[in-house]
Amino acid sequence: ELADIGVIGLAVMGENLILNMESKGFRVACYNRTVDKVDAFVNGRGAGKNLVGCRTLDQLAANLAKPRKVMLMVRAGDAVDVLIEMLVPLLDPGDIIIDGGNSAYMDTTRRCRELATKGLLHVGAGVSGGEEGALHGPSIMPGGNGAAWPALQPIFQAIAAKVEDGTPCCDWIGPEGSGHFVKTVHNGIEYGDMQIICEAYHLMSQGLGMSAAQMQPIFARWNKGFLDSYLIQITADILSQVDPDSGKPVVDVILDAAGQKGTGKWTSQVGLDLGVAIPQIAEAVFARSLSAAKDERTDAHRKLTGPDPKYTGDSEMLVKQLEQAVYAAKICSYAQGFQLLRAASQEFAWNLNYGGIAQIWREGCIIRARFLGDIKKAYDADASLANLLLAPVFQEVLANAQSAWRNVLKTAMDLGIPMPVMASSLSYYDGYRCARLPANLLQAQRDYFGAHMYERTDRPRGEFFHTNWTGMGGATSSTTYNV
Ligand code: NBP
Repeated sequence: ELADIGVIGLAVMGENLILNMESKGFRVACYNRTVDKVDAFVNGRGAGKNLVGCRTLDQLAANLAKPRKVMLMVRAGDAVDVLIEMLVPLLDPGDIIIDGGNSAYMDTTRRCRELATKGLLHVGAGVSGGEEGALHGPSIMPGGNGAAWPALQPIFQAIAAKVEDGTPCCDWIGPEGSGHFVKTVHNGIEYGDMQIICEAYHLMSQGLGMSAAQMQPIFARWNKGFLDSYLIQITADILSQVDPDSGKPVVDVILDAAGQKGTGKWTSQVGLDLGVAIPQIAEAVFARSLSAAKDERTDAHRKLTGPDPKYTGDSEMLVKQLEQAVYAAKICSYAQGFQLLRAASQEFAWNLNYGGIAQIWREGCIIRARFLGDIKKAYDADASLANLLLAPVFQEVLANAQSAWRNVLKTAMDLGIPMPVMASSLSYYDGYRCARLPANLLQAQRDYFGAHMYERTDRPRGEFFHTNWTGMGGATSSTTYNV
């Protein structure tokens, strides 16, 4: 009996996706470069299941029903190209290679084009939800050669997470690297969400002197309201866990030096490439970088002064305001993420469906949250929204949260507690709603030192002027291109 799909890469994601597929009635062929892992898996977690362990790629190809569907769950980068090169001679026109790893979207676009010249269909599918999601229902973001979707849809939608009404958290995203692009933006938003929560925790622990045990019920309560989300839920769970060795909360014995595997950095780089303001995502990456310089910070702590971080006002009130500030910051962060999607959709003609993407993120993935249901509704009501902040529902939330949001940030600044991402959210909000930013002066500076020219408020856009600021240089100007 031929298998419905083949999966290459038996690390944590691959194994769990295979077991998920098998549990939904699919026969899965499995392969791993280090072949011992195939035997270990098929005789271990996969024992007695409807799997075909393959010791070579030839065996894998021979065991797949046509069109063959081969899914790679390996480390992003060279490994994907190496495997594709080995697979191409073993496949027939119309067969499908799916890359389920965290590939860079430009790589996926390139591979789609290269494989299309060989008659093969390539799909780059972002998969989110970690180990648990892969096993019980991840959020899946497939994009690439659309001709592949009818063959993949039954498998992917069966294994994906489902929202309350049963809609799967997986739908076709669009052409070329769009699926991996959406996954990239997901990961950037994830960085922002995590850092926002950490800043709230910092204010409560440092400013209000609260213990993990005191903060735990607050996050648990937040998880029942508008902040209801996986990351708030796990934060409450984390705060409740005690280290058996020291008897202290586990979170208190963990070193404050963050790691990163580059997914937030990629999103920030894409924002820079496309010229879209996503400051919260970038700040979240920089916050991790600053945290990683632990020794330097410890030294600076002895040398650089600041205010007493203890808050002397009404703590209960501040915690209430903090909930609103976190929500406002989160809305701004998602607004930035969706602006990035919009820019890419325009740049690459992907025709992305923003409401559909919010729905895919609603369950299964790390950023899953009740609030994504509101984002979906906002885009369903008006798919051409210039910015999520302008959706009536969010305009109102931000108007109501505003004084709390500002007060939390003023308080944090007075106490000397850093809130890079939350502070950036308010600057984004204030910047976005500002009809006249100081960029007039900036243009003057550019024109002064580089003759870069400027447009005038009293003349049509696109007409450029130069002032001979110093009386030297005359009327010679630079050209006005923008990068
Ligand atoms: P890893 O990212 O740790 O990759 C390990 C797998 O890649 C192993 O099967 C390994 O084979 C294979 N591999 C490597 Br490394 N180089 C190879 C090569 N040149 N040729 C063939 N195979 C090669 O596994 P993972 O954490 O399961 O993640 C898989 C993908 O899913 C990655 O792209 C990751 O970014 C993405 N992802 C991970 C998570 C997560 O929570 N871990 C979540 C979402 C997405 P070997 O056994 O022979 O070394």
